[in-house]
Amino acid sequence: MKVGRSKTRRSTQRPQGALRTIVSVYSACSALIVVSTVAALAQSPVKFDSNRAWGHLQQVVAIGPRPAGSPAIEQTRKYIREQLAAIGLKAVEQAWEDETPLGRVRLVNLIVTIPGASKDRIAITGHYDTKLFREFPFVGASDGGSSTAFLLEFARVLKARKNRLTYDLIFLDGEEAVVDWRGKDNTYGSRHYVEAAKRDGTLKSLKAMILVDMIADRDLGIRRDSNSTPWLTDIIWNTAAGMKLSNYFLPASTTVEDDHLPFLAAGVPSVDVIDLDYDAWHTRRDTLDSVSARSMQIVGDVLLAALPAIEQRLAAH
Ligand code: 1BN
Ligand code: ZN
Repeated sequence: MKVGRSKTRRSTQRPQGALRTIVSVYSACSALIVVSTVAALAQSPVKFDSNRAWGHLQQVVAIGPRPAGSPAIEQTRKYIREQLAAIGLKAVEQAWEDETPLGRVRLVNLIVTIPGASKDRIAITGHYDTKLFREFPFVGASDGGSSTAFLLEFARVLKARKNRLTYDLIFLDGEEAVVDWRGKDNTYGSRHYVEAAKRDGTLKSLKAMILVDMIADRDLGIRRDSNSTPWLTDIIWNTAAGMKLSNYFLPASTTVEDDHLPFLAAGVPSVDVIDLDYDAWHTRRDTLDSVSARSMQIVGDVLLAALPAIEQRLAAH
C-alpha cells in the first residue's frame, strides 16, 4: 500500500512539479517581456514619419497656388488647423494687414505651442504661402509645401515627447515677395511676428529659431548659410555628420536672405535650413515630381537628433 501510494504520489507529483516549473518560468519570461517592452516604449521617442509628412504635402499641393491673401491660403490654414486639432493641438492665429506693392493684404501666422519643462522657447518655423506667378500655376511643393508638411509632422512628434524647453511651431505667412524680393516686399510674416513679440515682451523667452524652407528637393543638398548663427549651424551640421548624412547637409556655404533675418536682427540665434540648389525653384516644375518624402525624413531625423545639443547649449548659456 505504502509503496503503491508513494508510487502513485510520485507518478502524479512529477508532472505537476514540472508543469508548475514550466508555468512559473513562462510567467517570469512573459513578465520580463512586458517590462522590457514598456521600458523600450518609454525610452524610444516617437520618430519623424515622412509618410505622414508626404500625406500633408499631397493635400497642401492639391489646394493649388496659395499666395498671401488668396482664398486658397485660407483653405490651407483650415487644413493646418484641422490637422493640428486632430492631434490635440490648437493653432493660435496672428492676423494683421500689411501694405504690399499690390495693395493691402490680410496675412495670418499660425502659432502652436508645445509646453516643455522650461518656459524658455525654441521656435521651429517655415512659410506656408506660395509665390504668386501669373504666367503659370505655381504650387510650391518644396517652396512653401515642404515647410508646411514638415511642421505638421514635427508638431506631432514634439507633442509626443517630453521636452526640456517649450516649442513654438510657427507657420509663417507672406515669406514670398508679392512682386520682387526687394526692400520690404518679402518676409512679411516673420517681420510681423518679431515686431509683435518685441512689443508684448515675449521675445525675451525665445532662445533660438530654426527655419526650414525648401527641404523636400529629391536631390537634397543643404548648404550652410553664412547669415545664420554659427553655433546653431555647427550643432545641426555636426549632428548630420555624426549620422553620416553629410551628403545632404553639405560642408559648403552660401548666403541666404529669408525669414530668419528678422529674428537675427532682434538678437535671436537663428538658422535657415534651406536647399537653394533646387532646379525647380520658382518654376512650374516645383511639383510632387521634383520632391521626395526621404528628403523630409533626413531633415526630420537630423533636426530631432540635434535638439538635445541645442537645448544643452541654451541651458549652459
Ligand atoms: C526662399 C524660397 N526664398 C524664396 N522662396 C527666399 C530667397 C529669396 C532665397 C531670394 C534666396 C534668394
Ligand atoms: Zn519661393
